[in-house]
Order: sequence, then C-alpha cells, then structure tokens
Amino acid sequence: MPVDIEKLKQIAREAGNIILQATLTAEQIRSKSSQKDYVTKYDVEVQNFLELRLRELWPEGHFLGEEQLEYEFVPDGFIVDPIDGTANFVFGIPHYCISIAVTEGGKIVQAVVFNPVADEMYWAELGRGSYLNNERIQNPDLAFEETFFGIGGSPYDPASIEPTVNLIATILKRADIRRLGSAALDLCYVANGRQGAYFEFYVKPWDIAAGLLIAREAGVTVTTMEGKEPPLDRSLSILAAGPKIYAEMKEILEF
Ligand code: LIP
Repeated sequence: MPVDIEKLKQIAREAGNIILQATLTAEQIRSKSSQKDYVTKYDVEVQNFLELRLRELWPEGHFLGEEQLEYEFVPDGFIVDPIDGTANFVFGIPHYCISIAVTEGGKIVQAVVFNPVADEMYWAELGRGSYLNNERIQNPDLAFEETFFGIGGSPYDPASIEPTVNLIATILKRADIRRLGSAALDLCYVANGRQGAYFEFYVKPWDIAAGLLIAREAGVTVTTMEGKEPPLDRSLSILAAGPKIYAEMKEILEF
C-alpha cells in the first residue's frame, strides 16, 4: 500500500537533521568495495533510523537499504539510500541526499529525495507529477548544446571506465558536463532542468530508484544505457534525458 507522502517527507527531513548535526571523524569512515566507496557511521545510523520509522508506516513492507549486504528485489516496500553522495559528505562537499523509493506490485509508486544542506525536497507519486518543495517541476526538453550533461563514474567498476571516458569525449564536443556525485540528485536535476541529461554505467538500485520516478514524472526518459527498463535487484547502468537529447543518445549509443 502506498504510504502517506507527507509522513514520508517528514521522515526524510528528520533523517536530514541527523546528517546536518554530524561531526565526522576519520575513524568513523571506512571503505567498502574500494578506497573511494565510503561508508560512515552516519550512513548506518541514518539507515537504521529510516528502517525503524518506515516500518512504522508500513510494517509489512520490505526494506532494502544500501548498507545491507545483499541485493533483493523489493516488490512491496522501501528502497533506501541513507546518504547518496557519501563521498561528498565525507569531504565536506554540500551535495548529498536521503533517497527513499516506495514500491507496490514491483513498481515504484512514490519517491522522496531530500538534500538537507540545500533544504530541497524532491518528491513524486506515480501519475501525479514531480515537485521540488511545493513547486511542480518539468524537464524543459532542451537540446544538447543548450544544457549541461551530468555524468558519473565508478573507480570501483573498472569495466565502465573506458566506455565512460569515450562517451564523455563525444559529449564534450557539444555540451559541458558536471560530475556532481549523487545519482539521486543527478536524476532530480534532470527533472527540473538544472541539467539536460545524466548517465552512469555503474550504479546501484538504491542510488536511482527514487530519482527515477521523480525524473519520469517530470517528463524525463529513464532507461539503462541499452534502452531497457532499469532493474531494481542488481547493479545497473542509467541514462536519463529529455526527449530531444534522449533521441540523440539512442543514435550515439546505437540501441
Ligand atoms: C554514489 C552514487 C553516484 C556514484 C558514486 C556513488 P553513494 O552513491 O550516487 O552516482 O557516481 O560513485 O556510488 O555510494 O554515495 O550512495
């Protein structure tokens, strides 16, 4: 069952307050799959807080969070990234968020992405549009040359390095790029036109689940880099763009 979106936003805001009061010390940071894949005590603390509060909203709902050890498909429940943009958080770059997606029958039906530093609450419900705080948002469908291109790249996925570099070289011939470090916020920034598109060859379901719905409800096409429906039970690639840029990316990526 979908939950009360206002309560979902309030829980995200409370989680944001935990992060804003954080005093991070070196011994509270460790790496996961590689040196740059950080997890801090606050990732775990916020995830535990979110699991507790979200289960109050929907006790029977599944819960999949980044700091769990295994992927699992969540047909009915929550897909959560407690701090998306952890490396930014670790190094004091004020660009990270709490990302919460709600699924029902295997589909994402509600989404909240909250950046506590900017006090920006992105949210959406399936079929009912996307919002930034209280304002409806819509991708402006700009052309390549009129906008920025958000990118991502994971040093802990060596296979994606060469394709990422090659695609960046192609894009830079026509558009500037931004590497902001949070997939969830990258998708939200395509939703409200702060950037025209975003791609990354290697992300996790919790990085993109909420941003995917927010982007789609704002008129953005979101698929894998092969044009397929993004899976929610394994690592994946992601491509998000307004219609004009997406059509050109189909030709560039030949799918
Ligand atoms: C991050 C993603 C980002 C990716 C980073 C990292 P995290 O998620 O949101 O798009 O480029 O490498 O995976 O680890 O901060 O939750």
